[in-house]
Amino acid sequence: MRHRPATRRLHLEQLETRAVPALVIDPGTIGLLPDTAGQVIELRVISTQPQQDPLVTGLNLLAQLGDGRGPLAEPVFTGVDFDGGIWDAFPVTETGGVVPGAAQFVQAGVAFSQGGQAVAADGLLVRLTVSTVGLLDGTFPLLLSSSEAGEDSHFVGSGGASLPIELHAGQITLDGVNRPPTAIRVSGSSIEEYLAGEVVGNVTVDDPDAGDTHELSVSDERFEIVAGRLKLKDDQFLRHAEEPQVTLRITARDSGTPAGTLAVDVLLEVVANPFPWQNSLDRLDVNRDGVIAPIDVLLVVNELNSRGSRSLLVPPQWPLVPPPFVDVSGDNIVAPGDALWIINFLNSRPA
Ligand SMILES: [Ca+2]
Ligand SMILES: [Ca+2]
Ligand SMILES: [Ca+2]
Repeated sequence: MRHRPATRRLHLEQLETRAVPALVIDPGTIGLLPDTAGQVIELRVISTQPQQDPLVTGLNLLAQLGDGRGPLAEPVFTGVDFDGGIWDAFPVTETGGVVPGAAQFVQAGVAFSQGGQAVAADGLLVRLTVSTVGLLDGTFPLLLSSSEAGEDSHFVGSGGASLPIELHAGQITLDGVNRPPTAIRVSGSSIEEYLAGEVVGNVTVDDPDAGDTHELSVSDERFEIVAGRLKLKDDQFLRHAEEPQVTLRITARDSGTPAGTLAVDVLLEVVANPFPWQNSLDRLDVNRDGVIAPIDVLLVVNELNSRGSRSLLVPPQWPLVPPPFVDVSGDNIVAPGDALWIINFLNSRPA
């Protein structure tokens, strides 16, 4: 005779819709300083029903930072204290953990003997003290739980109703310290003589802190850094014969707090220019405004009218320093042919 299998009865319970917790402890993401003892994490109570002034009768809190098991080092708790104004009755603190020898766990309890104490919204609940000594970077979980679901861990609302407390997990990140810039680079390393306002190149800064911006300065007052470009000021030029090289100290100051700075020396070669009367960027652009136009012809013509066709001095002499770029052909002679080069160019362009 076969036995009928025992009937299993599936008992379905309808989950009760839980009321919105009146009290929430949510650490969120907390930034701590790397390699520093005595860091403080403040856990605050967020009351979602502040008007009801819920009362606390006691709380046991268990907190965990990292997992305490390694192999990588983790921050450790070094203390815990209920010292906020609303939690000042009979605090009991105890550090230790479920992992032997690890200090990643902290346990704290507070009890009020007089039937509870009102909780203010955003009230300070507990301070956890943490050491990050030996750690520079990282993100670590911060887990919170109530140690027991007993009478010692609940709140009562007005009228005596028990209010659950909701504990949220958070995390801590070690990124609070500003690190100074680590490198300054200039994209160019030379500068041509007799070119006033010449651009050396772009200045870029390396900084381990993503998002930092940098204020740049240069020690030599003949230079400036504008929009990230190192250049001579518009009324400044260099002469190879006087200084074949020039060393500039460039300083970058970052936007962190406190600000970090880095200064580096940059060596520039001052390149001799055998045709200083010619615009090396565009020989037809006499006034170096980036446009070839009748004014460029006129400047050559005016030079011819005032001083005549002639060989040009190399190096140029005062007062024609830096020299006007009237030698279009690049032979260190200014002559009608120089104007003609520009005229021919302008005439060759479609109308
Ligand atoms: Ca920085
Ligand atoms: Ca021009
Ligand atoms: Ca010429």
